[in-house]
Amino acid sequence: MEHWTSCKNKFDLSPDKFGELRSSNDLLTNPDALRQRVAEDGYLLLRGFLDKNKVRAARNELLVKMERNGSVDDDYLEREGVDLSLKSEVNTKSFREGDAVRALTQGGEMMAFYDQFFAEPARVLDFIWVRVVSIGAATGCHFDWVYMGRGSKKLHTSWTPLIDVPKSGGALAVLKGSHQFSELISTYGSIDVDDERSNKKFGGWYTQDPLEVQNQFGGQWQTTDFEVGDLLIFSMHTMHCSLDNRSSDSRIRLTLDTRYQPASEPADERWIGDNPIAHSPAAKRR
Ligand SMILES: O=C(O)CCC(=O)C(=O)O
Repeated sequence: MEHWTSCKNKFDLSPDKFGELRSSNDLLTNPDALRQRVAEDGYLLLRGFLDKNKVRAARNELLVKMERNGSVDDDYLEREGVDLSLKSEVNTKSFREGDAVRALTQGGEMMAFYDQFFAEPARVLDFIWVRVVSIGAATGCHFDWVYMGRGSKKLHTSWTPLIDVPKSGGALAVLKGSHQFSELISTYGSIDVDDERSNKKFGGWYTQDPLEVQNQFGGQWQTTDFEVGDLLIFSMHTMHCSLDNRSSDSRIRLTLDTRYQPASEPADERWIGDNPIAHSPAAKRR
């Protein structure tokens, strides 16, 4: 029988505990309805929303850089459909500073979406999280607020697959209902991982076991088979994790996560500027 795991821990696949993410494409022309849907579900799934050519350009850029640093070879690039002549064209900047990765996440449909969603000009946090997830790896259950909660409370995450990411390839899962777990939000959900005063117990993840949080607070884990062009958006207090990458054809999971907020609101100083301080000593609070 099929089973899904995160950090090797099984999900409960009963229909009330595990299901499919619902698409919000039908609401795309109605920002009020989109905001209402996030308030209800804690997330938005937009199928085929991003320009596939831009997504593929970002994928190609990343894979060529991975070939340069020796993590994949030419055969892998060819299997992924990357034209090897690109190897001489792709810039030498770091993964997160790539032109195509930036064009996808810091302009175009992405920014236009958030301008509409916030009903005012949006800004992106400059730091881009590039996930290169090998077989067997996964992300544990957490709220993003604990990593980036020093600025706007309206901050939202975009999770962008650069290749098709089916459940078996390490898809992201969100715990529907978790953005209303007030007790969890006022405890774990209010810490700052870089602040020793608030972060005494947690490394950042709440747990590696999706059942632990579900048994304590309820909710339904939802995920899907993601395709290139899909976009998943969620709030800072929407619990999420990833499924283990168990790709049968040994595909490395390539995804980006990036963050957006109203430009008029303060931004978390760890993730902005040309050279964000991130979790370095400069970010620590005692
Ligand atoms: O892609 C992953 O494994 C983690 C992504 C994540 O935690 C996020 O987008 O906030």
